[in-house]
Order: sequence, then structure tokens, then C-alpha cells
Amino acid sequence: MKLTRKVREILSWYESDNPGTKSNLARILMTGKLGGTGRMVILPVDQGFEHGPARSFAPNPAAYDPHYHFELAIEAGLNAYAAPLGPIEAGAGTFAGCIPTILKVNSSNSLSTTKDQAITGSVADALRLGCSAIGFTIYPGSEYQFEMMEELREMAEEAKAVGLAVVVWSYPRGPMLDKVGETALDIAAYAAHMAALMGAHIIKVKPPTDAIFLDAAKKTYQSHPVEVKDAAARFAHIVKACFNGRRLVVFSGGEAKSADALLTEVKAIHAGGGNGSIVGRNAFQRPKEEALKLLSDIIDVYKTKA
Ligand code: FBP
Repeated sequence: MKLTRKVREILSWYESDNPGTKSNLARILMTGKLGGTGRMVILPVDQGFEHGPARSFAPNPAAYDPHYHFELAIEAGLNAYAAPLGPIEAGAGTFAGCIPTILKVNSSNSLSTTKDQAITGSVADALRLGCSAIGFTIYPGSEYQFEMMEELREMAEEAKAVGLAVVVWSYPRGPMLDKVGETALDIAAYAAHMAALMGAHIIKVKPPTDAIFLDAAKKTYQSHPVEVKDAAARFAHIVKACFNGRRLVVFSGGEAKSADALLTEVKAIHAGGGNGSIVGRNAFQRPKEEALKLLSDIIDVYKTKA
């Protein structure tokens, strides 16, 4: 396979990585309908852990079957499918080599009263299952943030040593952050930047709102304003926080919403220079045909020239 100039440029940003990790990044970037463009759409399905099975899959019962998600990601022409150990194992044989997979190696659940994550997969699992990357969540702001960051440091070192890529979900939450704070622009940029600082190849954050949360940051945002009311400018600010665009950054789809609302957000990500979307509930909670249409519309947005 010949890599496009865009993908070669992206790979050149990862100056320290070995050929294995670069090949796995290339695999993700060259797969699917957006292959070669530098943009990505990824299907993440770890909501069974995060929210429980009924909240996740009852709206579209076909999604209780782990094979369903592999098929959805492949049929939609996505770049990759991310999930915890069990679901990846459940389709690993049937779908070997069909789509790059990202093994989510830590998870939280709704029965916990603390903002922490358990390690639920390993680098050895990722290799055994033919995954291209490990996926790891940190909660900047949590009482356990430093433990999570130290776990990420260890697992990222191990993953990179054996040629895997590292995808970091950076989700601010914890005692000092209320709901507004969790997705405020300054906090989202801070979370994205910390993932970059920790050596993530691909950074995943939630779309930022127009709020500025930290008092300490407000003065700077006043003297160096960002057009916070313009969604594309907010996404561009996050891209800047990811080493001025030298790290890939994708944005989550969030709770189920209308196709129009999601597409409006995707257009802003595209205009702001984000690398794409990681859309879970908005994909697998819709009937398959509807999901395929929505994913195809999202892909079409990313295919247009920015
Ligand atoms: P969605 O597109 O369904 O929001 O998925 C993205 C994701 O990061 C999942 O990987 C994760 O399970 C979920 O969001 C967590 O959502 P929340 O933090 O809102 O509970």
C-alpha cells in the first residue's frame, strides 16, 4: 500500500516512534473511506462498562452482539474499532485483519463512587488480538489522576516498545470540576494538552463548550481571546493545545442526539482542523441502516476540503 503524502507528513510528527508503531498508525490512517486523508472516524464501544448494558444497547438490541460492532465499523468504512478485552476477543477470529482495532485497556463503571479506572486489558492482550493500539482513559481532576497517569506512563512505554500506538481518552472530572467545568474550553484544552504531554499518538476529548472555568486561566483568555462563541474556533484551540496540530485529535460524539446536531458539530471539528470523530452511542444506538447513513454523512463532511 502506498501511503499518501498527508499520512507520511503525519507520521513524520511522531519523531521517536519505531517502525512498528508508525505502521500501526498508518494502518489506522489508511483504512476505510477516509483512508489517506489524515481524518478519521472511529467506533468506540466501551459504554457497556461505563453505563451498563441496557442503557447502552436496549435502544438497538442488535448491538448486544459484539460481532455487530465489527460489522458496523467495517460496513461504514471506518478507520478503527475500539473496545475492551471481551468484545474484541469475541470477534477477533472472524474479523482478524478486517479493521484496525484499539484495545481499551482500562475502564470505569457506573457502580463506582470514585473517579477511577481499573486496568482491564494488557499490552500482551493487544498483541495477541492483532490490535493496532491500546486505548487508555485518564480523568484529569480526579482524586486518582496521578495514579492513572502513572499507569498510562507504564503501559504506553510497554506498548510503544512493541510497536503499538497509544490512544488517550482525556476526560476531566473530579471534585473541583462541575458539569460546566468538565467540558469548558480551557479545561478541555488542558486535558488534551496533558494527553499530548504523556506521549499519546491519538488524543480523544469531548467537544468543548464556550465556558472558561479556571479562574487562573480567565485573565489569559481575556488578554489572548479565543472566539469562544464560534465552535470551529474552539476546536482549533484544542488542536493548538495538541502540539499545534502535531498530534492527532478526535472528538467524541456524546449521548444520542439528532443527526443534524451531530453533523453541525462534525462540520465545526472539520473547519477547526480536528482530525475526526469517535462516535459510539450516536452510531450503535440507531438502527443499522440509519447508523450507516449518518456515518456516511459524517465521512462526507471530513472528505471535503477544509
Ligand atoms: P460516545 O460517542 O458514545 O460518547 O462514546 C465516546 C466515549 O468516550 C466512550 O468511549 C465512553 O464509553 C463514553 O464516551 C463515556 O461517556 P461519558 O463520559 O459521558 O460517560
